[in-house]
Amino acid sequence: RELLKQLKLKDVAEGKAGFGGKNRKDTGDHKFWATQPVPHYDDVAPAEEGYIEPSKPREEVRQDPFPLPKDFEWSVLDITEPSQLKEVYELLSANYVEDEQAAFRFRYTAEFLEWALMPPGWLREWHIGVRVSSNKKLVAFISGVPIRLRVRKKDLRAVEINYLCVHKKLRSKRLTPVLIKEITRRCNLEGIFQAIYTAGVVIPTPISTCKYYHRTLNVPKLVDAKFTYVPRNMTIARMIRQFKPPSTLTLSRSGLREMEERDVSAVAELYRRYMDRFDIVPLLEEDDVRHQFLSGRGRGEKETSTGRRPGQVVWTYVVENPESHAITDFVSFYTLPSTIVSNPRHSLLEAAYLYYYATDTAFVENAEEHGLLKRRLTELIGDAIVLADQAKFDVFNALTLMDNPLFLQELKFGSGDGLLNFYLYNWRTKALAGMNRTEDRA
Ligand code: MYA
Repeated sequence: RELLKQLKLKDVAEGKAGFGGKNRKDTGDHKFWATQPVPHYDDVAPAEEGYIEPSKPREEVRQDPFPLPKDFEWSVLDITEPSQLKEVYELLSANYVEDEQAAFRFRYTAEFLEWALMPPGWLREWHIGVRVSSNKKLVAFISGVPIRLRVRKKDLRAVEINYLCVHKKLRSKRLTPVLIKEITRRCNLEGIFQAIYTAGVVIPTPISTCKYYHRTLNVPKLVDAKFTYVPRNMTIARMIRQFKPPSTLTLSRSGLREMEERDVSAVAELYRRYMDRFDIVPLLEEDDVRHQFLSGRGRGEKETSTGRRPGQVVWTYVVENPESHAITDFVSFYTLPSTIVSNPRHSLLEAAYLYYYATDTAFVENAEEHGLLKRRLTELIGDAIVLADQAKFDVFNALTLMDNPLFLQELKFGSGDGLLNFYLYNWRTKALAGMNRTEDRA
């Protein structure tokens, strides 16, 4: 299986197999996706970027919800209501994304879902559930949140679709196409005709495919949980030494500290300038920056046992130059635990995921060619790893996107077997190189 996966990856890298390698279906075999305004696998790279279907005036959008199979009903969830947030949390905890062996399953916390589903401009109507009519049990969910995107040179008002989930007992009954059509309709009613989403599965047609990388922190637990293993020429003791993060922060004397409210505008500006390097980028106003990097920092003081604030979902640090007080860098990561499905000793894998970061080193002329950017990012993300270790995370994850390939190896990330595909709905664009820069940049 390992070999198969590698082959698939290699074929993708060499452009032989197209996205998804040889094992994907043809577009025509995707009964639902063949009907949707998305590029088909064998479409030639478009000369012109743009929509596939034109936007419609509101009155031409279907006004009534798509019919559900008998015995089910639509239900807009009010996640400001703790009981309804809990229903979503429980549905996802038991039925959301698993790895191929079904050994781990994402377990987003309720606080995380609240944070992710309510960014500035969020709409209640885009948190859509399906209930069993008789007992009102929540059995499916899909969500959208507004996002502004830059795709190459064009700015788009779009929706980010996430948390699509159908209860395990209702799988393969074609409920998904109904959920997708219904959220599309509700977005269209708000004048939104483009979407971005990610998935582990290959459907028509990814704009980019990234690989997961993992930086081991808690060796004994990860080995015990079979998340990783001790290589044949290693001992566990040696492995613990190898992955022990440094005890000090490299950038603390350069002014590394937690981000605060007063940093919002400087972080927004740094983010905007740094993200210019990439072809597809969420555009963040100051309100968005406040939400993404500050609002999820939890309440009150850090607990001594965990090093985290109650309810903390995101960690953001800035580097403030001690003399000029300029914010020169920032880095953030979020928590996304996974249930360890059947293990006698451990039930939860505490994973931190690298989120956004930026450094003004990137603005120095030829910083990349001279290795300056690589050096600075290795320090910055290296410190994030130390901080995640102090906050008792078991593993620190990152994808092969943004400038990550510059530091993954040096910081002892190992390649995992998961892939994440990125998609745009109703927008044609060439496959993105900028988001999925190849490892040879390292
Ligand atoms: S990705 C996370 C998805 N969730 C999970 O993986 C959780 C665990 N799995 C499940 O809950 C179910 O297996 C799901 C499928 C719900 C995934 N994205 O109902 P079905 C197609 C898109 O019989 P089930 C995330 O949240 C499949 O190819 N399509 O299948 C982003 C087939 O179509 P076709 C998918 O297994 C979501 C059809 O569904 C996915 O019972 C972005 C079969 O339906 C998938 N992940 O349930 C959604 N998986 O025959 C798109 C399967 O054509 C948004 N399918 O191959 C598009 C933009 C909409 C807004 C536009 C606004 C303008």
